Amino acid sequence: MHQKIFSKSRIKIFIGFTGLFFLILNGCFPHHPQSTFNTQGPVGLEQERLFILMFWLAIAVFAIVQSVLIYVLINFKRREYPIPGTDIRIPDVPPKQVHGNTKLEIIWTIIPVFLLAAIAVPTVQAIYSTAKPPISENVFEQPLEIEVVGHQWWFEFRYIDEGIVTANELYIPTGRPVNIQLKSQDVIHSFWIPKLAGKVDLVPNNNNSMWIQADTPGDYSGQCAEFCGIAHGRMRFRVHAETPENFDKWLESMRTPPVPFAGEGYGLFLANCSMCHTIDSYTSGSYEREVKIQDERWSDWYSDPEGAVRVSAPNLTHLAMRTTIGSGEQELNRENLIKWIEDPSYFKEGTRMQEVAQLYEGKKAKLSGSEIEAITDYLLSLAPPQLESSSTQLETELVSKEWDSPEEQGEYLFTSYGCASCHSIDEDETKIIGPGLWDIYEKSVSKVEGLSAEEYLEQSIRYPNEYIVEEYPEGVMPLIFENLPAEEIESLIAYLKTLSKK
Ligand code: HEC
Ligand code: HEC
Ligand SMILES: [Cu+2]
Repeated sequence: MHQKIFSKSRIKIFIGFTGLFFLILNGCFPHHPQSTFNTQGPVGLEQERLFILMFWLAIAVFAIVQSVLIYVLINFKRREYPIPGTDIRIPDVPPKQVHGNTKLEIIWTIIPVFLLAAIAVPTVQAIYSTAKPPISENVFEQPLEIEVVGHQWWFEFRYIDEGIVTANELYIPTGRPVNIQLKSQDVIHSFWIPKLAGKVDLVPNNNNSMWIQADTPGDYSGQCAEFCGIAHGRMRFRVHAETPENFDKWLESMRTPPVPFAGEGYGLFLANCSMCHTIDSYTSGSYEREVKIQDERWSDWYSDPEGAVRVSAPNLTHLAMRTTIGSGEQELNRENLIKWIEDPSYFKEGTRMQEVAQLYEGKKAKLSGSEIEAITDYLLSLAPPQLESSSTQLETELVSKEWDSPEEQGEYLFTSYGCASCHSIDEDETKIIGPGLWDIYEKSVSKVEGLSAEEYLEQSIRYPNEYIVEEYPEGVMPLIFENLPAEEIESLIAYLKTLSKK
């Protein structure tokens, strides 16, 4: 059957391919946040230089081979020659057949050998220079050591020497190499900041490393580049390159506790969210605790995906200082945060947060609108004092409160620290998340040999993992009461003492 050159199906295919071509080409615009052109820093520049060299060499080879091909196709086309003065056309005579041409074959073998050798030299150089940061005598130019841990579907950043843990937004100083150890807790991910460096995989049980350096301050967009499960496409992150002074300020901020928050949101957060999210990585020893607890959260879920109430999750210390939520997916603002807490899948399908947390069980949050807003306000107060504004007024309210008795203060703390959301205080000892606390004082008298009831209760509040109540999960009661003032502990115990008939 004869086919028209411009048949409908051909036009469709043509339009399809042209569209795809422009879509792919779109990734080449250097101003695009995730373009691999217009790179920054020694690693990115070196890789881009190599790419450009290879690109032009490949273009040259392509142009030469194609010109020869087109020349041959046109000049040696099969033709019919008319015999002048007649209607007869004689078919083309087949050209002389040759087999092999040693000279030609040597030439077209030698040329690629030279080309590959020419590419190999800078490639091997680049492999070495991008493997390890340059060694410098100057202490201030020593690489910053960072550990990146891939999780389904977010990134954890650990500043080994500074003892700081954060997630999804990596702060680095400009002009200084950053040495990155890459780890994964679950499956293979890939760490990619197109403008700073090429991809390197995060492989479970096999640590890789890479280094980056940004020479100008700015935000760089990054992304997981290895398919790692349902939310892979939304596993993004940011790199904030700051001048060394601003970077030091950031470090300092991360070590400064936020202004105490006295709204309802704190208690709700402790009760519903604290088993997965740490919010106090400014306290001493918090780095080691976080590394350990992140493993425990993970193994809880890994060993029992159905029964677990926690799973490894982003550290939310000073969340309000960040610019994104949902692993770089959405801008951090009040509206988006409310949506995220209400229903994480609104922005990001398949998060472990929604899958594992008791408060979701895969659906929308079992919290009222005002409770979600209260938690949001709490999270937005998580910033060091100078950055934070809205909750100062709440703080004065807390400080100025006068208590008639320790019991009264204890009752207030019991609600505002979220104890009430996990522990029932009725006579039936209803099980919420933790054990019911009716009659707890009496029961504590003989719980642990050598500990008085007061001592046992103080232990249970400050170090919940010291004695785990049978049939209750370890690590669910928040570990953040360790540094409560003695007075508050006394009030809480005084209040607990009232939970009894006597
Ligand atoms: C079962 C563990 C779990 C519980 C409980 C939980 N989360 Fe999460 N949360 C996660 C995980 C896992 C992520 C990472 C989701 C992702 O991006 O894939 C996350 C992400 C977040 C983020 C975004 C952080 C970022 O940097 O992208 C916020 C904010 C957050 N959770 C708040 C809360 C709040 C508020 C609660 C309680 C109402 C809560 N979470 C309860 C596991 C949990
Ligand atoms: C997120 C839920 C949660 C919150 C919030 C919480 N707890 Fe607990 N608590 C638990 C769980 C679970 C246990 C049992 C496991 C254990 O021993 O750590 C427990 C155990 C205890 C025990 C030991 C009980 C016994 O029978 O020996 C005491 C006392 C206690 N909590 C007091 C408090 C106080 C006081 C607060 C608030 C300052 C508080 N809890 C906040 C979950 C919570
Ligand atoms: Cu990934």
